[in-house]
Amino acid sequence: MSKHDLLEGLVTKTQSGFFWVTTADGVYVSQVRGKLLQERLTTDPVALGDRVKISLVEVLEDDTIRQQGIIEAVAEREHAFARQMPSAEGRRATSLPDREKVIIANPDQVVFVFACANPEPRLKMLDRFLVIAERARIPALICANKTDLVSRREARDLFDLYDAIGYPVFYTSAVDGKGIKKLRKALAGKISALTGPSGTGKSSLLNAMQPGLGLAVKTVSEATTKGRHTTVSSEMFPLEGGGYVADTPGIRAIGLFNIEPSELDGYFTEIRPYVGECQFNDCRHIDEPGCAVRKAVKKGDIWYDRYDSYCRLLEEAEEIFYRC
Ligand SMILES: Nc1nc2c(ncn2[C@@H]2O[C@H](COP(=O)(O)OP(=O)(O)OP(=O)(O)O)[C@@H](O)[C@H]2O)c(=O)[nH]1
Ligand SMILES: [Mg+2]
Ligand SMILES: [Zn+2]
Repeated sequence: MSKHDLLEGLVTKTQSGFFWVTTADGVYVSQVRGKLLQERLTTDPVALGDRVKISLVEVLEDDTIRQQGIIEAVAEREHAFARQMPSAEGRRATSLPDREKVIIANPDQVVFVFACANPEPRLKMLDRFLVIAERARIPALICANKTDLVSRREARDLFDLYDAIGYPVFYTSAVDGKGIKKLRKALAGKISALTGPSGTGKSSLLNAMQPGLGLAVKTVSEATTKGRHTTVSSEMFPLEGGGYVADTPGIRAIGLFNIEPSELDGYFTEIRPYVGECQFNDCRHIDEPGCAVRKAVKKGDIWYDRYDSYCRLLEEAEEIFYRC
């Protein structure tokens, strides 16, 4: 390879500013060319799942010369699963643009992993994840893990609704192996990311699905250490049946990025069909007369908790939208 040739590759792991780029030539740990960092201010310049071009430089490390990559170019993303950068509040004060944090670029689907118990499932958070997936047009699956800790009835009461509105729900246990085969089948041949709150069992599920990965999971003693995330890097693993699955660090809070309040109703799959029947075409479905959505909620055709999520997210989206 001449000095000016660039190697094409896929970002298969990211950790604290370093990117593992898998090329036909092998894997190169890479950093990002400063110019790229300055050009892309509203998103992560490089993220897991990005297709990139790298140049190679030689670095001396412990008396041996090693080749390291410099990411020179990033292909345009088809789509990305991203959330608002957690520090957005502080950023507003400094007038820097809002910024998204990309969990994975170009996935075929995302899997939201929640536990039936321990930690208690926060379905309001799941609804946020779903809105973001809908907006990004990324198919979403739900994994209700730790079914061994609750009765079948309890698990179903929590998650069956999501199945009814069109999201495939997988009831799993990384402990007794329930549902693992089905999940593996749903991931085969595709690029997927597991995401969700910390401690729900994302890494454990991957270990159960593909023994030999040996991903670190929280041990009993670590479980008592407050606020600790076990997985600190994002990494994609090739699946035995083809495709890749990514393990990502647990998420504490997921902020909406760039959502227009008037579009929010379209991101709730079961609310969407009623929107056209409201008396006013700019109906927010809060207190307007002739609202078909509220009528459907009253009749029980739209689940109240989901409507409640809509109302809360609308408030949040309006606040961000009309802030300036
Ligand atoms: N009872 C039960 N415990 C589980 C199950 N899956 C995972 N656990 C336990 O839950 C804890 C957290 O599991 P992890 O796999 O580290 O969770 P994670 O989602 O990867 O967490 P982060 O990496 O912090 O995001 C560990 O103690 C696991 O042993 C399950 O299906 N049932
Ligand atoms: Mg983990
Ligand atoms: Zn309405």
